[in-house]
Amino acid sequence: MPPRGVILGLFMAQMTTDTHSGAGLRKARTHRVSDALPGETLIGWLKDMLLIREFENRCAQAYQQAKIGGFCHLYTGQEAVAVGTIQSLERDDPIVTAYRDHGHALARGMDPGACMAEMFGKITGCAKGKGGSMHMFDKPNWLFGGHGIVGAQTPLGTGLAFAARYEWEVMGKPCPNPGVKPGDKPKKKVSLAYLGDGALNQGALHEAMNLAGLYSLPVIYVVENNGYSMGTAIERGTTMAHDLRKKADAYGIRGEIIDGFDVIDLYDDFKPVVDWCRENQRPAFVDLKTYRYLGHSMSDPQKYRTKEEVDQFKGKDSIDRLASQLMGERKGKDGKPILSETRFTEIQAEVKEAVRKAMDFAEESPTPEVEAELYSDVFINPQPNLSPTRDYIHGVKNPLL
Ligand SMILES: Cc1ncc(C[n+]2csc(CCOP(=O)(O)OP(=O)(O)O)c2C)c(N)n1
Ligand SMILES: [Mg+2]
Repeated sequence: MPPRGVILGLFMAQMTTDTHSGAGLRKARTHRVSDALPGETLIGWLKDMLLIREFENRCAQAYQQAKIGGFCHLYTGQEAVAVGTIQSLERDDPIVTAYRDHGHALARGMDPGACMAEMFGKITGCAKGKGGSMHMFDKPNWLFGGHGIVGAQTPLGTGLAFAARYEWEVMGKPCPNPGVKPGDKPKKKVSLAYLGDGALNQGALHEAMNLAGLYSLPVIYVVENNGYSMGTAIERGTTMAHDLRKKADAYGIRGEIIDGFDVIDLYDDFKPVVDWCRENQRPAFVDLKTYRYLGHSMSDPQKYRTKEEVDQFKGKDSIDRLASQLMGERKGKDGKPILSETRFTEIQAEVKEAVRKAMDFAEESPTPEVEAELYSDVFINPQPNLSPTRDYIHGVKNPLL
């Protein structure tokens, strides 16, 4: 048992960009997969990241105006993670995530109007306004949801990997799904199960990782390690926080630590892991270091961290960094930077306009009709003789009994 002073020291240890980036643990890269990417692709990533940032800023305003209700967890600061990991996938690789999910939905290609309408609880939202901020679902884009129970999505991501492998290895054909045409051959897929560092101690994750290791499933557990589970610093609640790969070791799963602050570096490190999982149909676990700039949710006094710490991470902002790379050292065939200042300004204006339109669409959309929607899209299994006289709130009779 370490002396009390040492424990307190651990609790109070301030996170720094150096300690949290995992920089010292990263291997030297001999080959950059991103070198093969056209400049327009990288500009597209910048646009996606700007879109997420603007979307979240406008959500914060709308929340303060009580246009958005319920829980609302913003992704500001973590944009590089959703964009860099999703860009490493095929369009039809399934993904599943936790409740901080707007960034994943937008990065996967969800229409910002459908995403914003969901935030507003409107019928035009991706889940007909019944899910809200924490439950972005987009089947055509293979997003199997944001989930509110910490860690609960990790067995789902494992199941998605099982289904993909089963189609490929046992059925020999893909199930009818968006984008699947008759006669298509099954593909080797990879599923991503995103989780926060707060989910590292959930039993569901460990049961899922055990099965993934045992059955050799092509799932990647992507830990969006922003250093805090609500207000609890990772070192206070999780063993081996300095090297989470050890948790994967226990299940025979490949483990990696990746810096999530530079989207190009992230892609260079993450894409080979995806390719390896796809080819070998094996699982992986990635500790992806990131940071959130805002509170855990909209009501968080943030007493657990200092303003200096937040400012330090803002100093290595992934959007600023990508923009300066594209306007500086990344040159096109003509020897000029691939992004001009004029084009950058245009992109910023396009993004603002896209989010403004999404807001208008959400505001103008109708709310779901209670009669039509309250009991639709709900899985039911009414038990005979179970509360047959039960009334729901406001005196509404249970129509199923
Ligand atoms: C099983 C369960 N326990 C507790 C909660 C309450 N809760 C909501 S978010 C959260 C913290 C999760 O932190 P982390 O996984 O690091 O994600 P982050 O918010 O940092 O993205 C907790 C404890 C919950 N939703 N589910
Ligand atoms: Mg966290």
